[in-house]
Amino acid sequence: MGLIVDKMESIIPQWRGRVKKLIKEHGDTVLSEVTIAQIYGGMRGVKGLVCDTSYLDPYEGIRFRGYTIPETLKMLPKENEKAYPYPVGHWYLLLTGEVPTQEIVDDLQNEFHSRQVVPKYIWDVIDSVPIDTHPMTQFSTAVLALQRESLFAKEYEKGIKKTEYWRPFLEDAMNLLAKLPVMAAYIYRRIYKSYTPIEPSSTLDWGANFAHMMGYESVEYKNLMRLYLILHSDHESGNVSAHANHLVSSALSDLYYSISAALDGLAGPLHGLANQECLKWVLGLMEKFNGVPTEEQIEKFAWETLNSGQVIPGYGHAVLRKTDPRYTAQREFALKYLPDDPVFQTVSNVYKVVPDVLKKHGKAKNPWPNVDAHSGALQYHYGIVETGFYTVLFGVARALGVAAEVIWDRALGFSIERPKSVTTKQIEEFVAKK
Ligand code: CMX
Repeated sequence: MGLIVDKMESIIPQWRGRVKKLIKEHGDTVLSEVTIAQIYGGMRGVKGLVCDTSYLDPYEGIRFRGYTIPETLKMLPKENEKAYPYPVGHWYLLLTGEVPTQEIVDDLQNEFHSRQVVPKYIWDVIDSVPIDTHPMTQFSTAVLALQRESLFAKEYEKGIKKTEYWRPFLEDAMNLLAKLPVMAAYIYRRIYKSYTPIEPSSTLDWGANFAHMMGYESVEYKNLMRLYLILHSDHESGNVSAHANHLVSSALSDLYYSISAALDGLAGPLHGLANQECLKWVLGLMEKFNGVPTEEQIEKFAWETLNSGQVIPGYGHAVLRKTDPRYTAQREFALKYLPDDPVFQTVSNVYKVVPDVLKKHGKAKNPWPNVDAHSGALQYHYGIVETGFYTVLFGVARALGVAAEVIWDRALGFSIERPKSVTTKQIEEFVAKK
């Protein structure tokens, strides 16, 4: 296998040493406590997970292996100066913490090309689902059906040692990641383009190939796809998709199971489906006011949404307390390539108005936009007007991050996850004693 395995082989022992030392010397040190409000409130802020692929600071936003988004985009290898980086290079960064050379990217890209053929039975599985089934359901079903191919499951049956688990996990990850865009694009062409799948290319990089298979060949869109896949890849391990992946994998369910679970979590409107909901909200706003709305019109529309008891999609975050830098990166793309696009202008005006509305509303702890407030406008501009597909795009990208996370979970021998529950009666008795 390729250079990535050699690299992982060389770094895993050091990481194991670091973790072993921490547990041995500081295993009893208290890092985080939990309040009753946190137990009932989604464990917000409780430090109970380790993730080395990325870290989310509430005020700064995401860093991939210590690098901000602008740093990541600048330093990763790319086709030319104007292009956005190759997503497989980003995957190497997430996995190893190192910026790959062009040679490493080529090697990894070759690995992906050699693994991108999807077995025929997967097309049968997808085709057997009613065509109006949500694209995320079709996608997650396809990933789950592919579980039959898991090398880890086979090796486990043969009795593989715990210290070696990461190897078949890495193999499974490359096999699955290589096929994800092929399956996602098939679903896109099945539902929206009258069943006209496009064969994968064996020369285009993973990002550009996905755009190609969806039927979008412009250089600009291929670059947007690369940017999109990088931005949506990893957001540490406590978000619903990443945590679902980590939890399911902790039972030693293989990567096909855990990524299918991650996609199921991503499909919720408070998480990844917000990208679909947000563009629908923006288009509804434009339809109501016949084009790009004024700030007064947006304010009125936002209050109508809030007063009807709904959330404003694309705004707020469980961790972030400022504008999401993934939003900013997409806004910069739009300012460069589509400044006059009416949907982008609407998204831009919403940004001027909604934070103040949410502040006045007084509920959301974070009134600023997240990644989902912008992504749909960019897709829409290039002709991907089918909002139902947006979360599948997110899912392909998120798989990069969560696959890297579980390879490390297995390399570091993380235990099966099993936090302790208490009953409401026990909590009442506990506070009464206090
Ligand atoms: N519009 C209206 N109300 C909002 C809001 C928004 N955009 N964001 C938060 N609130 C409300 C919450 O619903 C909650 O109300 P209740 O007290 O009635 O339950 C209150 O403000 C406090 O919530 P919070 O602590 O600020 O936010 P949470 O950590 O509980 O939830 C999130 C975070 C993202 C689910 C929430 O902000 C939200 O629903 N946003 C809209 C959906 C969205 O954009 N999701 C995508 C997030 C990014 C991603 O995962 O892809």
